[in-house]
Amino acid sequence: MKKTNIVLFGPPGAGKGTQSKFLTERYGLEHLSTGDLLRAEIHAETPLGLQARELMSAGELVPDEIVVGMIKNLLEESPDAKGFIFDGFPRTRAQAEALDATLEKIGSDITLMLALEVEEEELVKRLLGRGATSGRPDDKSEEVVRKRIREYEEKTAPLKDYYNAQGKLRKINGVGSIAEITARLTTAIDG
Ligand code: B4P
Repeated sequence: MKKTNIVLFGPPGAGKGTQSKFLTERYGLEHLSTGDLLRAEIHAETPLGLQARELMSAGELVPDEIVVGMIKNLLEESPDAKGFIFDGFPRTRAQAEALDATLEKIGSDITLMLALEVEEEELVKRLLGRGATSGRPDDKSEEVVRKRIREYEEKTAPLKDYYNAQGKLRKINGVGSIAEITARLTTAIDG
């Protein structure tokens, strides 16, 4: 059976992690979050984690080779999965091309890119709100939060054109209650 592979896309704080939980449960897909994978490396104090910690705390992306390597390993380890929700990956054109090539090798491809759209002031409010309780260093300072949004606009947002050219982009309004946004996402997937 053909796998369902969804790229859940959007700026930092758009709700990718929040919505991934509902979508993986509803559709029986595997959740692959590069942010969560990197935070696990940091927690385990691996050499990769030490390198990632500095970049993430400064609001910068970690190098493509690192995240591409992590995702390739996980895809190879789950050949029987029904499909995947890619949360926070790809974030650069090189990552998107590497993902397409890896999926092609296993006879699969991206089904849809769901792009959550939220304006900057709302993102800043959400992330600083989380930073007040989560202990995530990249959510604590407004300067770092805005740097992450700039990184997104420069390096990541152009991927909408990449998937649009393949007819796979669906833009989703990311403002509203969490349940309302889940409903918008499921309508796009089911349609
Ligand atoms: P990520 O872990 O991917 O996370 P994120 O961009 O901060 O946020 P997300 O959109 O998942 O927000 P969430 O649902 O949690 O990235 C962190 C860092 O890791 C990056 O900056 C980068 O350094 C590095 N990294 C990760 N992947 C990489 C890659 N592929 N390449 C290079 N570097 C990479 O929601 C945020 C907050 O909003 C929460 O508090 C939530 O409760 C709230 N919220 C959610 N939905 C809401 C709603 N509808 N209304 C109000 N609040 C809402």
